[in-house]
Amino acid sequence: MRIDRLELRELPLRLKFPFRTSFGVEQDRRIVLASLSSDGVTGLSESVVGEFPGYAYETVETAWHVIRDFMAPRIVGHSFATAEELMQALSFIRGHDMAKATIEMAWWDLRARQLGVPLFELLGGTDRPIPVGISLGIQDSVEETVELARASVEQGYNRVKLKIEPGWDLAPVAAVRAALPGISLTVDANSAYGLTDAGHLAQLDEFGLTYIEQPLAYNDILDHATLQRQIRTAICLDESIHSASDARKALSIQAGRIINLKVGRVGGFRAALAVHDVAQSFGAPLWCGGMLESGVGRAANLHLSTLPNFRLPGDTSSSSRYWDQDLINEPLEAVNGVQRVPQSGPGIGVTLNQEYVERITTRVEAW
Ligand code: OSB
Ligand code: MG
Repeated sequence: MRIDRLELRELPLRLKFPFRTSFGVEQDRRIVLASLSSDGVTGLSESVVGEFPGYAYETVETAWHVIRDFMAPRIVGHSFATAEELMQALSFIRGHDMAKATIEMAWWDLRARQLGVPLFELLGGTDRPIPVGISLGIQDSVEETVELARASVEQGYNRVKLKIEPGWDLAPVAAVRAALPGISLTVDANSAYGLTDAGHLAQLDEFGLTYIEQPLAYNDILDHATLQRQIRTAICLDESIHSASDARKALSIQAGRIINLKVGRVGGFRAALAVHDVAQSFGAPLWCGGMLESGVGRAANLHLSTLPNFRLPGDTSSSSRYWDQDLINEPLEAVNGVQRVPQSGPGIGVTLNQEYVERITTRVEAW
């Protein structure tokens, strides 16, 4: 399959609410869409690069630079029969997994559209309802947190995740647990703690959390293994896992028992499938993470979530939770806590609202 054209497009999209984590606040997203065309068929992807290097070192600008200056010349005009071949052509670039995933995910959508099959089929998944959870940012008060958690459970979400940081942990967790004793409750620290906080984090054990997500450094697995021996609550790794090899090492030393899998973070679907298989071989469940995507990225995440080892609710909540107007025509809504895999066509199964996308685009570059 010869790639005739690669296009990058940037669109500002404002979240309905500021989303606060231990690494910063996001509200004005800079969405990056990529498309790859071959023989009149076009595949689409959404990048998960951030506005600032808080979650990872990549940003909209680094991805644009790396794709324009190093990837485009090796992709456009070249043929790739498999995702493996495509990634081989990009393997000389160290890191920049989110930028790589931007290209790779568009390749998979293009391939699925050429074959006329839904993406999940090409990935090896099975069409099934996807149970979803919700990730609640750091709020101004414990009362607001409890109200948001309560509303989320009423809407049917299967799991509530609270963002935490030092000074905002035990109090909101205790209050939500007291108000909603039966729910699956989790926390996500986004690397805000150190091993010296082990005693403090162990106090979370009494709240029966399903897991604590990425408590320690983004580039660490060893301290996570030490911490996991000191707390009962399962550790779920997010920022630390960039490849199947990372997953193998982390699970081997029991740095955690669960992985939050984000396609963008690991460099694409091919890597995500490899992480999936490693986790499965260790008996470690996965769930699909989110990066405040528009419906384009959210649709791709739902297709990935059809693989068998996605055994916990993902951060794949309703599009309408984030956006007044999404970029896609189809609603992407959780009903009774589950999302259907979008299939209004082959590939990721959603269509762009072209008129809206054109109108709000601030930058386009094509090769
Ligand atoms: O750590 O999972 C995370 C959002 C941005 C960056 C990192 C994370 C998150 C979320 C929200 O938790 C997930 C979502 O609802 O899209
Ligand atoms: Mg996380």
